[in-house]
Amino acid sequence: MPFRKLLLLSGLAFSLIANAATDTIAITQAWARATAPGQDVGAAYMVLQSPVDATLLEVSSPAADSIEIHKMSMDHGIMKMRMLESLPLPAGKWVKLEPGGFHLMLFDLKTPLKAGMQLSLTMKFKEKSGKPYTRQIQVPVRAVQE
Ligand SMILES: [Cu+2]
Repeated sequence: MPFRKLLLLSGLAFSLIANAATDTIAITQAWARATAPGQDVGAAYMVLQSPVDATLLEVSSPAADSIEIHKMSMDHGIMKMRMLESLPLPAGKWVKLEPGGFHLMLFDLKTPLKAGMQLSLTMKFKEKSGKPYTRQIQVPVRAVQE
């Protein structure tokens, strides 16, 4: 695992979103997986933290027809994936979207995700006592072999 590279990239992702204004949710280590030829489904990952109880309501992108919040888990030795209506962000807790766990699944990609590209995501959040708001982020695309 190229951990040093991951740190560098996460620093980049963070600096790209650090100037966002109205809210306090931290979005770090965001990245999307480069797709294989012919593959029209993609995945994106990141680490989220909110100082107050909040919820990730939905995510959209001009690059995909729809994006779902998924959870992958092992159930009696079988890898299962299910869709979540929303993703709770308990106050102060780092919520990781990572391979094998929570992730964003992008359906019907309009173009392949290629390493080095930036994927634009619109994230809609709601804090416990507040109105929903959106945050625009740019996510680097990386090729990862597993
Ligand atoms: Cu999925």
